Parts: sequence; C-alpha cells; structure tokens
Amino acid sequence: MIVRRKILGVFFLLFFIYSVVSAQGPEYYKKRRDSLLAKLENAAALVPAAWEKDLETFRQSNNFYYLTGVEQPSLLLLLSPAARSPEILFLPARNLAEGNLSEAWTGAKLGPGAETEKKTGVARAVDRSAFEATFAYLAGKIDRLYFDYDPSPLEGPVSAGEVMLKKLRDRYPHLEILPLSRITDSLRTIKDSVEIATLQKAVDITCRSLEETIRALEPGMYEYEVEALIEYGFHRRGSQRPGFSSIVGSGPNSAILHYNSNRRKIEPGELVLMDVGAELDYYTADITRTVPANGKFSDRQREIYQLVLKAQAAAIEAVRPGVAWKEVLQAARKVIEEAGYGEYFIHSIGHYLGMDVHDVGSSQPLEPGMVITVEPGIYLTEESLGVRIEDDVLVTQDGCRVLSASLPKSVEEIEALMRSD
Ligand SMILES: [Mn+2]
Repeated sequence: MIVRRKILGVFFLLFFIYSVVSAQGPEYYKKRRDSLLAKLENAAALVPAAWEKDLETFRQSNNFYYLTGVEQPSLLLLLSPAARSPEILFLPARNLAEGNLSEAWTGAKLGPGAETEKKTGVARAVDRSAFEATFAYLAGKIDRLYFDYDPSPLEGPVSAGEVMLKKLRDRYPHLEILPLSRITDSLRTIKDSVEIATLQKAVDITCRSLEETIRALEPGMYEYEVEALIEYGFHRRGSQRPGFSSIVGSGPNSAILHYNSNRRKIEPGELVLMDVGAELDYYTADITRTVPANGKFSDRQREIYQLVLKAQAAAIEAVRPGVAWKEVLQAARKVIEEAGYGEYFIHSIGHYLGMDVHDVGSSQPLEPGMVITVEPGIYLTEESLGVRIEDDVLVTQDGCRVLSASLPKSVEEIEALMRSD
C-alpha cells in the first residue's frame, strides 16, 4: 500500500491541492476580506487557521474558512489597511521530501508563493517564518488588534491560540487586543445567496434522511441504530459530517433536552425525538421531529404534539424583519401557556443557524438574510413524554421562508409516512 502510494503520489498531489480550496472562486472570499478591511481603519485582524489535533479529522475554524475558503492547518491570515500589503497569508513551506511529514503522507498542501496567491486570491502568500518581523513592523502603525482564538477549558491544556495571545500581549503592550468576533459576527449573521443555497442543501439532506429513517423506525430498535440510519443518510447525500451530536431520545429520554448517549432500546408506545443536522461545506441544518415508535400517536401524545405544533406555527407566523426574538418566543409561549403547559416549555424559541449550529449573532431585531431555528417543546418528565418540533427559517423581505418545509410534520403526515414502506 505504501509503495503504491509513491507511484500514485503525483495524482494525489494534484487532487489534494485542488481540494483544499473551496468550491467558491477566490473573488467570493476576497469580497469578505474587503468588508472586514473596511471596518479596521487603524487596526489589524489576525486570524489563525484551526490547529491540527491528533486522531481527529481536521475541520477549519469557521472565521478562517469564512474569510479564505481554505481547509489547511497552521496558517495565519493578517489583514490591515495600515500595512504595506493589506492582506497576507502566512504558510509553512511545503515538504516535498520523503518521510512521514512529507506530502506523500499528508496530502499536498498550499505553500508560500504565487501559486497560492492565484488559487486563494489573497494578495500575498509568504513563508510562516516571516510573520514575526512583518507583524513587528505593522504593530508600530496600529493601536488595536482583533484576534481570533478559542479559550481552552480551565482544566484542559492551554490552547495554541492562548499561547499566541500571551506572546502578543507581552511583546506589544500598547496594542488593545479584542476578539475578532466583534467585527465578524455581524457579517456572518446576514447570509448571502451562496450561504442560503448551501444551508438549503444541508436542510434538504437532513429532511430526506429523517424522512427515510422515520419510515424505517420501529419498536425494538436501539436509539443508536436510528442515529446511524440518519447519519448514513447524511453521508450518502454528500454531507461531510453531522453539524453537532445527533440526539435520538425515546420514551423518558425524549424529555431530556440535550440527551445524546442514544443507547436505549425503543419500546412500543413511546415517542422518539430526533434532533439532528447535516453539515454541508461548513453550514449545518438543525431539525427536530418527534414521532410515535409504532407509527400512531396515542391520544395523549397527539394532544401534546398538536399543542407544540400550534405554538410553532404561531412563532413562525411572527417571524419577519424588525421583530424581536422575544416576540417570536412570546407567540409560542402564549399558545402553550393558555393550554396550561407554560412551566413545561423550559427553553427558548430558537437560535441563529449557520456555520455553527448555535451560530453567531446578537439579540437585535430580525433582518432579511438571517437564518434561525424555531423550536418550541413541551417536556413532561413524569409521563416520559417530550415533544419538540424544530424547523429552519430564513427571514425574508416580507416575512420568512421555512427551509425545512418539505419534511412531514402534521400528525396525519407523520402517521401516513410511517404506514408506507
Ligand atoms: Mn436547535
């Protein structure tokens, strides 16, 4: 196998070089960097790529991907209108030699130079070793730095981003260092047509996979079997990974909000709650359906289900530009409270959706181009009965569009789907 790989090496190199850059052309990301540069004035933005972790499939950090479309670790993007070159990508030199750190083992990489500049559209692509000197020169001309990093948990090892942050603070005490999210979140909250199309595809993959799983679902299956069917459906339809840990909760587990051990055997007469989302090209869906294990809701299950459905319809009805989140919540809450179940609706109405399942965004009023989830629920722990219904909704100029509208949702639709083979 290893010997063979050497012969095929040339093909691998060509293929991988092509594959580390996104399907969108370089101009697409250039526009985003320009929007960011327009906000910087006397500041700079420093965006590290995600660091590679052992035994984990690499996933680029959202902000780095948002600004470059490049899926490769160990890179740094430096943006500043005050610099001689407003955008510079720092990359390690390519390793074409033999040995287990060479590209024959790791796959081809982008390196410093004109080829990367052409492929990524970033004005300058230089060797990573030039970063220190370049930044030191720039630091004399700016007073603020936006830096992108994830703080590590208190008990975990210090993240590479934190190490870098400390170095920057020690070396450049005059710089005010702020989180990059201060300027990227507002850009990422409003989705453009490419992002909306990608989200729609991720939603469609999720809908079709849920649909075929609901049809196949029956008592006696384990929750993890249901999870596997859903995720197999995701991959078969082109999704790279689930956007978050799939939740499949049956019976008592349907009433646990973030249950995701998915180990229980599904018994007849129970409800099965599935809260899942396929990720496609860094955008994830987030959809919940709750169905009866044996294909028919009991009277009590139907009663609670219809109530949640009514609350969700009221909330979706409220979604349009200018409306506050709390008004959307209130629309659902009113329906559930009037029926006497207010204390069992224990979470909020939804969240922004995008590159993160709980995507960036503030509590500002809704605007066209935002994508949100609408997900009321009622959880009756004593009855082992939990119902949540969640759809993905795009805010439009005059209201909203439910991206996941093609997935059966009414009692009749779900029962009909489970009858068909
Ligand atoms: Mn959600």
